[in-house]
Amino acid sequence: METIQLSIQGMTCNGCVGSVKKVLQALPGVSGVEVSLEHNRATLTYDPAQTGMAQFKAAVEDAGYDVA
Ligand SMILES: [Cu+2]
Repeated sequence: METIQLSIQGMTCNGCVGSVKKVLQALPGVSGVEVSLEHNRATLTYDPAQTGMAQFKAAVEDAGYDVA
């Protein structure tokens, strides 16, 4: 397992936090997600054999936010 921090742009409330968390947790290979509204950051624990930055970015963008 590896851990990565993503800078997320566009989150304005706890609803946004929940949306980002939900789409990232739904990705195969992601085992843990923490999202901080204060720091505009998502911390993911994942299996690099199954998923990675391209999937994280696509999921966040599909939810309406941006990865900085
Ligand atoms: Cu919101």
